[in-house]
Amino acid sequence: DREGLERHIAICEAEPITFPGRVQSFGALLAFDPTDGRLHYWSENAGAWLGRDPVPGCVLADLLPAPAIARIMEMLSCEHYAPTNFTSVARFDNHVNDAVVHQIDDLAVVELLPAGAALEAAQSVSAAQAALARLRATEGLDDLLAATAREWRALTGYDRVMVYRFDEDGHGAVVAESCDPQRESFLGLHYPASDIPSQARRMYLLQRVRMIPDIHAPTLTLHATDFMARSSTGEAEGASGAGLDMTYAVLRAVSPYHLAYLDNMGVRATLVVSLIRDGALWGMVVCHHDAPRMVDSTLRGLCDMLGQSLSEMIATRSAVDHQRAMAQRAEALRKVETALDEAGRLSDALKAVAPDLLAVMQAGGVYCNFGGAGLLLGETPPERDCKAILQAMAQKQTGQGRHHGGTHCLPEADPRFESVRLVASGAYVIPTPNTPLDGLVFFRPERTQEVAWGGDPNHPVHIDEASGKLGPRRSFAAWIEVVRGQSKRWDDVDARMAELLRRSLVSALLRITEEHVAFLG
Ligand code: BLA
Repeated sequence: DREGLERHIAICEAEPITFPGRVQSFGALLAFDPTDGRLHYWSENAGAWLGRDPVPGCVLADLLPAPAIARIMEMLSCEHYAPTNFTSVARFDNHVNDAVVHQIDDLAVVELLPAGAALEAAQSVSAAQAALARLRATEGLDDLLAATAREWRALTGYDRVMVYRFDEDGHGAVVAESCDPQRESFLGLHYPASDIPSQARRMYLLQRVRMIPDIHAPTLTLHATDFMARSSTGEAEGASGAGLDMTYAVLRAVSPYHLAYLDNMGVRATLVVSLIRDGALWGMVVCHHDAPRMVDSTLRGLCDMLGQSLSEMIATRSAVDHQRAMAQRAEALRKVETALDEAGRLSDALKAVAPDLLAVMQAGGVYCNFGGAGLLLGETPPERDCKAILQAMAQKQTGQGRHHGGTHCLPEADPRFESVRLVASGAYVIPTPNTPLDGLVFFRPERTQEVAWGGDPNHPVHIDEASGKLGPRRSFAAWIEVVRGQSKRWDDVDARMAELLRRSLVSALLRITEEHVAFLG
């Protein structure tokens, strides 16, 4: 139910994901003041990992060999250093670790992670180069995304790789997928924006690569030295690891809600990379594995670079796609204008260019009403409803000087039209100057009508089992609930097209009236 859903969303949005005060257990974390080396935070396992126990007040030199500290300081001072930079450092017992280093607030954070083998690193680099070349060789956006899922799976070895794409409302869809054909496909699945709360999206713009090697591995406490958190009375205030901003930490413990989601899906490990366009989260490459799995720092870094290249390719190809779509609409508009210029009877002209007329407004149907005669083209509600919609909307527009305008949620704006939501969740009216009832009204279907199940456009939407558990199937059901009675939004381009159509209609009406008068006179 709606109330339950909203309560759930509020809980998700309140998750303090950047300050969990806990870490994942596949490495050890130390946070220190780079000016004096004093330790402020350390993960519960740091003692075991280093072979020396951190104690409140200790400095980095008590814990790491001097050459390791020198390399860490060198990395912190390098220009353009990224939060995912890493270097190899030896531990006291000479085991090699990757030290992933970043700075947050006034602290330097060092995460010690098991280093991958040198040979594997070299192979990863050459495999990533080849993958990038193959991605560049694809044509168009859809091809690029399909190849991304394929190449990413080959490169990283995860069981399933998906490309998610977000829409203008923040809802998402699986637009490309690569997995074993025996598996249930998630391709074409939609899910509501609330599955990935807004604070998480903000964080994913900053930290582009996230890894969960094992959702069942216990998380560990992040300890804090208490000198940071003394109250004014001098009492230690139960200093806690929740004081450290872990936005950029590789070891950040993940929200238990999200872990439950993955568990319900049967997923044991994930690797997720942000795709960013114009400073906004465009989508994500999501890798799932049935068994525990992690990638080393080299491959994680390569995934970050691939993700950034991919983001740029997506931007370029989206721009090309957009231009092509605009050119098609302009071409359709030109045909409609020509037909209107030459029209003897408006209804004959509109009928003759019906597909173009719908293409101009990217609508499923249109109702045209002139001088009391109605014409229905494409997928529309019954004429009686069309009339009522035109009347209701034209009235609303009258206040603004009989301008064109629309809604993408007609049933919400006017519950009388709930019954026609499948074909007419969206309505856009272009009034013409005669009677208030003259004009066109374009319809867009409910968004659920555009959804293909499992990528098969002929397969009707159905949810076989909307179980109570978090997971993609329940998400899909939730998405259907959320977009009920909503069409794709009308945007600036639609408004511009509508204005051009209106002018063309008005001049055709004037010309026809003049000819009529001349004929009579
Ligand atoms: C995060 N939820 C996420 C992430 C994904 C999804 C991909 C990002 C994980 C990451 O970057 O590591 C959702 N995963 C999906 C979906 C599919 C999938 C839709 O595989 C479909 C195939 N999520 C909920 C609800 C809550 C919630 C109801 O569905 C809240 C109670 C929370 N999701 C939630 C939180 C995060 C998240 C808090 C952030 C996890 C983190 O990074 O700590």
